[in-house]
Amino acid sequence: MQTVLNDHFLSRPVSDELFDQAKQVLVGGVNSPVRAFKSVGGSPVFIKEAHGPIITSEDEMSYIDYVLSYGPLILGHSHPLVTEALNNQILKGTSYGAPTKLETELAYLIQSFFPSIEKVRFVNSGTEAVMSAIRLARGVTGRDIIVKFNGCYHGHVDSLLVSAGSGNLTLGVPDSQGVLTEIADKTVVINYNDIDAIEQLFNKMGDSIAAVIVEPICGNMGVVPPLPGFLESLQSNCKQYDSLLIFDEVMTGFRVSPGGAQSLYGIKPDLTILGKVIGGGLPCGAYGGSKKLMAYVSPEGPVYQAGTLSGNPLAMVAGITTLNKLKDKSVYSHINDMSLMLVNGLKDILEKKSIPYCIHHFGSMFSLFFTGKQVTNLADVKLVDTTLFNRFFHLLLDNGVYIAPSAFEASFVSFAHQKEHVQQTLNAVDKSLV
Ligand code: HOZ
Repeated sequence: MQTVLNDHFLSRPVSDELFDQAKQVLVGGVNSPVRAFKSVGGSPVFIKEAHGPIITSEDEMSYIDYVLSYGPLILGHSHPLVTEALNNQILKGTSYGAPTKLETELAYLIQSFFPSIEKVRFVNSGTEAVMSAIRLARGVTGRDIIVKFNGCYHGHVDSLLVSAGSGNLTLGVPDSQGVLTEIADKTVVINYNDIDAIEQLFNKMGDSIAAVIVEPICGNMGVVPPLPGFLESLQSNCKQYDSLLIFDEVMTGFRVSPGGAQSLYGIKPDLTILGKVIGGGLPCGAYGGSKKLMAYVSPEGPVYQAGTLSGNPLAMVAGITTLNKLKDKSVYSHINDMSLMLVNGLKDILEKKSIPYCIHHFGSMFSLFFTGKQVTNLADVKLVDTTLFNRFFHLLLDNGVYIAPSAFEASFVSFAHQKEHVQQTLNAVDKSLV
């Protein structure tokens, strides 16, 4: 997948030098693989600071940002309200290892957006939330099997690093070494949107399925929506066989609609995984569901799960401030308007240039796939023209626009993006699609 770059792409000497230094002491020079630019080629841009929709590199170049830290920054970088709340909290301490009223406040806020979550447990990342929810599902049902879908990514949880999207897909390594066969064997993978396969699987082994975990709108192979009937079939089979339905809404939560994909499609999962936006840019994840189910979690119940920094006060205040701001309906209407302007503009440019494409767009999250085929699952995603994407990615960078260095990651818009940023982006796209 490594790409040879044409030498006309702009050089970034400071970032290049910093990357060389980083590689001496950090694995691959990064702390999360997708950041290393391996699939698009070249070396990563090192970021110095970020405000609103703009990130600035150590080379003193500015970019309109559609990565937004892979989704959390729905209000934009360094939003004044979030910054002020963090400044206030930091003077009071950064971690207590004891309860605070902030945790209860954020829990109530989450509940107001996600009524299916009657009780919540905060953790430090989406991965940790998924890992805990899987343990809970097995503890509650007394069963082993977890069902997941090709191309969905649920963090780097051992049992789910099978046919995974996100960094695994980007790097072309859908399975990880180091995962015990005994663990991987307990995961059954089927194709996203394959309703027949779901029916067959439940008919065959429904009684051993602890849970089905799904991104209700997939974000980790790019944005891929559920076909009509897909989520409904998961729900009805889980109900029939007493298996739990887990919606991983780490990406879709607060993005595709204020109440996530579950509110958009009117489907109530047993458990929901959240992350990204709920921490307002600080490390935070959560899992939650009915009071009855969550009562299995320690200290109320027998499923153990703990964390020194869980419910960290800085993450809580950033999350509270962000969600309080999202209560203001005009915030969503602005973000969604900007997203629509961008997506419609992209379509016009692609049509004008006769470039085959498929765009999926929900709320403030979208993906552009360079393929003329309708994308409904991982096999379709793999048809995208990655050579065209890689070139587009670098030309966009040269023209001041930052998207994820992967043909398979979603793009995000924030409240800080204004019409002029979107127009500048469209001008850059026009120049970059050559
Ligand atoms: N989990 C993020 C969404 N696909 C990707 C970020 C990362 O792997 O660093």
